[in-house]
Amino acid sequence: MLNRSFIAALLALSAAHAHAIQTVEYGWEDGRGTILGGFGNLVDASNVTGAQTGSTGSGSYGVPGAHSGDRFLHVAEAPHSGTPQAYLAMVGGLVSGDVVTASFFGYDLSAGGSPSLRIWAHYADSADIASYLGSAGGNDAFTDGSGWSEVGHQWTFDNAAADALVIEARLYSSPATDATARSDYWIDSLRVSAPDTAHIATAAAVPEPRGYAMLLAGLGMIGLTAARRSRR
Ligand SMILES: [Ca+2]
Ligand SMILES: [Ca+2]
Repeated sequence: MLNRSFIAALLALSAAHAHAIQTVEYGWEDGRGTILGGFGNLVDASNVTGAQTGSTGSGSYGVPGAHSGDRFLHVAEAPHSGTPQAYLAMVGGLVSGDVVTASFFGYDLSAGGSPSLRIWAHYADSADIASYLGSAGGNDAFTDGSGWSEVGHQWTFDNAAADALVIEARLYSSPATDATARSDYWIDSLRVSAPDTAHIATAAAVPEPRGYAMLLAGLGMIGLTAARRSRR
């Protein structure tokens, strides 16, 4: 027979480990956000809408538009060198055993060859997006070349020296190194899940508080009134 203190201890233990899961989705729909940071020859991060054309490294290709909504992310590798990384999200406040899941869609028309994207992550200090405390690995699968395709991975946090995971889109261009080549990439529909004790940051633009917008509108009205008065 189980004694009461043992049952109480079990309940306390299960409560301590039963974190609710939060999910953040970001599809670049604010029209302003891009990335949190990057590594390597990552250039021209921009928030775009509508059909886009770019370079495959040796030719050109285009994307008809966003995977979700109207807006999406563009980045490029120029010139080709190593494996550039676009930092799409940072999950801070993590402790050992926390599970983080992330995915995004990348646009790819070259099945089985570059340009292609993968999802990866590294450990970091949540106070500094530029900190690097080792690779956390990722999914070996590339975007599949069918147009918009999803890449995703799940990590179990296990680095006592770090408290954050930075979610990366890794760019794979061909040739891997070329002093004059450029490759363009498009990304959309980012999704990140983590325990609700963690903090998930994306490049989402912080909306202007409603009160601030109303204050600005009010000042505009006062300015207009003053202008009308001064003309009299
Ligand atoms: Ca979108
Ligand atoms: Ca490809």
